[in-house]
Amino acid sequence: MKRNDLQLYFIMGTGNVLNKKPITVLEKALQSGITMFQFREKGPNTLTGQAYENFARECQKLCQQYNVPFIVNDDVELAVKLGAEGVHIGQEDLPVSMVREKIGNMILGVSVHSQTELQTALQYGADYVGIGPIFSTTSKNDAKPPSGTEFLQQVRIQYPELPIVAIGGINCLNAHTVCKAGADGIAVISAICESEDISNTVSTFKSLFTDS
Ligand code: 3NM
Repeated sequence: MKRNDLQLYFIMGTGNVLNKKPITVLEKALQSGITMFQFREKGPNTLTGQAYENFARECQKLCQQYNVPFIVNDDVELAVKLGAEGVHIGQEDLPVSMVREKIGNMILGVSVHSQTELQTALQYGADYVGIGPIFSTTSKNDAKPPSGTEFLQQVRIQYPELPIVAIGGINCLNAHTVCKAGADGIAVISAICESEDISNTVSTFKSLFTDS
C-alpha cells in the first residue's frame, strides 16, 4: 500500500449518518478527495443480511469509480467475497495471524494501543497500524480512554517507515497535533459525517498533510 493513501481515511456505516443518505455522504467525500474508505457497519439499527452486503457493494462500486481503496472493518468473509482492497481489525476481532492467512496479500490494518499489540501486528505483517483514540470520541461505544499523541510519537520514532493512521475525535481544529506527532494521516467518522461542508472539511484536513 501507499503511505499517502492514509492521508484522509474516511470510515462510515449507516449508523454514523443522520438526516442524510449515507451513500450521498460517501460520494461527496470521494469527490472531495478522501484517500481511503473503510466500510464499518456496526452498532444499533445497522444493516444485516442481504441489505448489509448490498450496501457494502454500493460503497465499493463508488470507491472503485474514484480509485480509492475500499477496506472492510472486521468482516473478513465479506472482504474476501467482495474482493475488497483490504481489511481493518481491532484487538477484539480475529487474531492478526489468522486474518493474514485468510486474506493473502490484501491490505491489513490493525488498531494497536500498546507495544505488545504493535509487535504482534508487525509480526504478522500488518500493512499499517491505527493508533487511537487520540481524543475522546462518541463514534465508538467501546472506545478506550483518549490516549493523546504520546504513543503515536513513540511508534513513529521506533519505526520511521511504518504507515500510521491516527484515529478518534479528530477534527479540523486538532488534526495538526497528530500530523506533528508523525501520523501519515487521520481516520475520521464524525468530522465528515456531520460536516455541513464536506468539501471544505476534506480540503482543510488534506492541506495539513500535503503542505509542509
Ligand atoms: N476506532 P470519530 S476510535 C472506529 O480508537 C474508531 O481504535 C477507534 O470516530 C480506536 O472520528 C473510532 O467520530 C471512532 O471520533 C472514530
